[in-house]
Amino acid sequence: PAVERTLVLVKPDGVRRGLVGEVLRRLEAKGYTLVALDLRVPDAELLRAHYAEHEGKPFFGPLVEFMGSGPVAAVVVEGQRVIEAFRAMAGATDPTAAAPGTIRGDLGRDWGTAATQNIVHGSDSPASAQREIALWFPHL
Ligand code: DAT
Ligand code: MG
Repeated sequence: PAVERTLVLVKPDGVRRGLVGEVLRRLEAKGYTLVALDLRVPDAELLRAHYAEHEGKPFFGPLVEFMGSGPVAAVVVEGQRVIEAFRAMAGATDPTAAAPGTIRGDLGRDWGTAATQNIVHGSDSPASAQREIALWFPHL
């Protein structure tokens, strides 16, 4: 298959806990290429568009609030089958259920907060990756 690009976000919990380097280290150690990197506090408009598929769900409001609560490290990563690979590296959405060895399983836990704090986001398909990269990095 062709070389893919995916959008990885280190969420505000991951940035606050000093885990940006650890996430980038895992990506680089696996041999993927970082093609864009930016640290910013995303506004609600960007976050609502990013998470549009979840609009109307009970966790949508807390999710957008949490994601805008501090800096996010946005990274475009490139490599063969990197979309699938990073989903596997991230682990299950619920950090309590995520397998050891994954980012969420090794580094995440339930903090009892309204929003699930699971350290990273990764695009879930080629169509999602293209849409999300255009939102976060319109110049790419
Ligand atoms: P993922 O981030 O694994 O792709 P998702 O796209 O289904 O998961 O959801 C986006 C984020 O929203 C997820 O990282 C954490 C939060 N979330 C998802 N499902 C949830 C739920 N049932 N309750 C609370 N938060 C949830
Ligand atoms: Mg998702």
